[in-house]
Amino acid sequence: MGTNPSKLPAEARLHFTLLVPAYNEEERIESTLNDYADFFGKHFDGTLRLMVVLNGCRDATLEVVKSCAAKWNQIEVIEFTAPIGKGGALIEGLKHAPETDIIGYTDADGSTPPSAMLDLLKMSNHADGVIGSRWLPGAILKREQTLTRRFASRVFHRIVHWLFHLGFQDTQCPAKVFRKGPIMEIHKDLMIADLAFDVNLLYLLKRGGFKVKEVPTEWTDKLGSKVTQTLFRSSLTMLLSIIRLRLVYSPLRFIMPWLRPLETYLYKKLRSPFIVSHRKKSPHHLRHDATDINLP
Ligand SMILES: Nc1nc2c(ncn2[C@@H]2O[C@H](COP(=O)(O)OP(=O)(O)O)[C@@H](O)[C@H]2O)c(=O)[nH]1
Ligand SMILES: [Mg+2]
Repeated sequence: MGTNPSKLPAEARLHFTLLVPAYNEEERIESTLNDYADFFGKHFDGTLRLMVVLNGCRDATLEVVKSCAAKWNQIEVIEFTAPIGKGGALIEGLKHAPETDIIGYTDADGSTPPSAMLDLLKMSNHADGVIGSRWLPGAILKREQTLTRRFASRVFHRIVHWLFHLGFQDTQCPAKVFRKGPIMEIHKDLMIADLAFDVNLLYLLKRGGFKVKEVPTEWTDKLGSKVTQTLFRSSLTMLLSIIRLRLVYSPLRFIMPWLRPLETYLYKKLRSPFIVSHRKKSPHHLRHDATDINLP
């Protein structure tokens, strides 16, 4: 636990694993993977491992990723059939932290260009994690999110600030890199499987005394967002998940068993990914049934 991160290996020996959660991304993922593999090959001295984490895709994402992997040996794919959600996919992917020096994640749509990701990586010498922000002065927004998304983002931001006082302007930007040590330390407590996963991760790092630096980044919003298509439902799920997270880490934790039927009902109604629980079963056990929530 704590700050003062140790020195990283020189860039030539640095191992970076970049997770790319993907759900029905046959249209958007190919150029992203090609761009990242190409750019890092030319501009990064260390070793890149691009790990795509798929679940429940109903399109040809797997085939597209496999054809990229045949071209670039840095690309790997792991697939889950269960609907584990973006957060669940990242929780699975972050289990690979011990095999690397730095582990991070980004979206399959390429809204964060590889150059911006490399900038974050280069800043990770002085912190336990570096996260990109679209809301800090200096951010380059080549194409902004829609007005509705930006409004939803700011409402979510206010609620997160009020509940957790994390001190970040943008918890949701999918441009994040972390040292393996802090991730390994907090991994067992990750539980949010939906899109509020980032808040779960950042909150646990803060509780653990780790230093995460937020820096302005570059962003080009892409068409075809899955979140925008289900914005209302996704927002309610995220709200439910962060309230649940707040309660779990509060003196009111004891009321959680009484809330179980209500939250079971709500997550089911919202058709949300199940909650991940590592504790009661074997380590890293993933619940496969949202109707049987296992409280931490
Ligand atoms: N593995 C996995 N990835 C998901 C799931 N839902 C969304 N994603 C991925 O999460 C990322 C964010 O989704 P996106 O539609 O780009 O949302 P936006 O950038 O917030 O508008 C993309 O890479 C998606 O493919 C899911 O249920 N499972
Ligand atoms: Mg996206």
